[in-house]
Amino acid sequence: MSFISRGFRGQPHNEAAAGRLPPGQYLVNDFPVLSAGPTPRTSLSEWSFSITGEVDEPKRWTWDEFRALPTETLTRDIHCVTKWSKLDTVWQGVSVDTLLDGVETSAEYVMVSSYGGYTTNLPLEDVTDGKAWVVFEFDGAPLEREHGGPARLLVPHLYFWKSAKWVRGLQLMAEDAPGFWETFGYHMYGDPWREQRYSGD
Ligand SMILES: Nc1nc2c(c(=O)[nH]1)N[C@H]1C(S)=C(S)[C@@H](COP(=O)(O)O)O[C@H]1N2
Ligand SMILES: [Mo]
Repeated sequence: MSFISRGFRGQPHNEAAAGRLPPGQYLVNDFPVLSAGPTPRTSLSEWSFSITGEVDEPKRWTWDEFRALPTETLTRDIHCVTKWSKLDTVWQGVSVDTLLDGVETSAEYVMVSSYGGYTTNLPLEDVTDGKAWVVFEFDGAPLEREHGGPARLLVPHLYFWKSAKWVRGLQLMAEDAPGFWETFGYHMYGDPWREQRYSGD
């Protein structure tokens, strides 16, 4: 006789996941690390975050200035294009709305850039109105370097490659242009609910 009842075994999360798992995804409890290159080391005294490109006046914050901005704590599901999803991840950070406050622009796209050279592109409307944050805490602790510390972008409604680790700024652009993975054939938008993994999906 088995002490593990059948229908239960191996599916402890299905109830919680109902309706929350995009097509083709599976749940993980750990937090995989996916980096295209080495993990950059940026000291907080060297760190800054900038808004450049199609703006009247570029903006820039040092770490201390950035950390003096109002913060939000949020709980979101995240979905990686390599098919893992993680539910109810808890982050603390600054809303991109706060960073763009007072910025006059006619731009419709942003290129996100990171220490280490990674880039990814997004429509401006996908990082505004409470859809994206520059986060510096995960699960109540400073964001680990391998997960993008000291700060990463979080855009939970799109595949996680859009959530640039070690983020250093946003460049506002009139026209869309591919970032790092997008140049290698990943989708320009990356909606997990429409399974936009690769260009042509
Ligand atoms: N700077 C940078 N950001 C990045 C990446 C990267 O290689 N470099 N990988 C992306 C991909 S493909 C994913 S799935 C997530 C992985 O984040 P994690 O390592 O914290 O799980 O970061 C995204 N952001
Ligand atoms: Mo990914």
